[in-house]
Amino acid sequence: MGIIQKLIVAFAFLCLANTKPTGKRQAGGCAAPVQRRAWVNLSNEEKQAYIQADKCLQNTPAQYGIPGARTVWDELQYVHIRQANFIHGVGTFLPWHRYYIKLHETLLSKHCGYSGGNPYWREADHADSIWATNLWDATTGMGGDGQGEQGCVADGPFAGLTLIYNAAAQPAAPYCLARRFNVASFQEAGQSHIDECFAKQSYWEAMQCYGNAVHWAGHAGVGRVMEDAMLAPGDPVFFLHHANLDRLYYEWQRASPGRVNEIAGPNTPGPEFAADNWGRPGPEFTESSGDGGGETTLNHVLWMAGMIPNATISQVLDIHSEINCADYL
Ligand SMILES: *[C@@H]1O[C@H](CO)[C@@H](O)[C@H](O)[C@H]1NC(C)=O
Ligand SMILES: *[C@@H]1O[C@H](CO)[C@@H](O)[C@H](O)[C@H]1NC(C)=O
Ligand SMILES: [Cu+2]
Repeated sequence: MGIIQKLIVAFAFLCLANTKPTGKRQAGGCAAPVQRRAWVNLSNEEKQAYIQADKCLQNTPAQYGIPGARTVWDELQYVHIRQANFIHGVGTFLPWHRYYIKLHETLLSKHCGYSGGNPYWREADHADSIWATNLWDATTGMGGDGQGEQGCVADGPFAGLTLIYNAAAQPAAPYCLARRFNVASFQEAGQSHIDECFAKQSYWEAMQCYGNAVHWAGHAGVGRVMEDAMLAPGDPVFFLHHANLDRLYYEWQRASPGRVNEIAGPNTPGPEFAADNWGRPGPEFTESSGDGGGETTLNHVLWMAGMIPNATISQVLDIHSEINCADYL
């Protein structure tokens, strides 16, 4: 059974009670939210600015003391690998990835002078064919499918990109950015699946739903690095994919006023969850998680390996909070 199937099975088995919000949401607010726009709505110049900024992160020497990192891009990938067991199939899944997009935006701005928003890939528009988008264009987009046995991406701006962290977050022999498109897997990104999740009434039900088909379609549809639950952010497409998921989550939140304060779910993923790179989160995690127990609360700490300050879930649940300060157009 592949990792995707295992994850889907894991979601099917997870069945936990909701928790009532216990913390307070930060009032916050932001004067000038960054605009996160659909990739298809960017001009070629805007696409280039974004791509060049990601390339800049891939060429900026490591800044944050992550062991073995060559570049800031390596450090960004490490943050996700190091916590894979703590951030998938659990309550914090959607808030954590929301803050991770903010980390990406922050690095683009701080190191590479890109002050725009993280664009999103509106996958449902062409769920019937992963190929039917200019996102893969070699000159204006992200390059296309991988080539040959290894599936290394050989065209576009990220041809030749190498990554260094293995699934245990240890620096190892560099490997290429690889993709292997899968048309059938990508069809799960379709509007009918989105509608099904949008109709869920509780955060935990909605999160399980979005985290299942809608989320995995992009990962399994692109394949290889993207299909690996630990390594996925090594592919720049990850951030367009997760911004899209975050946008769908935001639309779900917007549909009812209480949802901007709602969090629920366990801190520990079910035993079927395959991401065993760091063992299961133990009691020591509960102590540092901010929750005071096994259920995810508004006080849950979001850790980005020190690249940006820790935040709590309560600080990111509102997309317009001071910390997010973003808008989806
Ligand atoms: C984005 O592009 C699509 C397709 O070209 C178009 O239908 C839509 O109106 C655009 N949206 C915005 C916000 O410009
Ligand atoms: C940030 O969170 C992590 C994980 O919960 C924790 O280990 C670390 O001590 C926190 N750092 C600060 C400065 O609070
Ligand atoms: Cu993830």
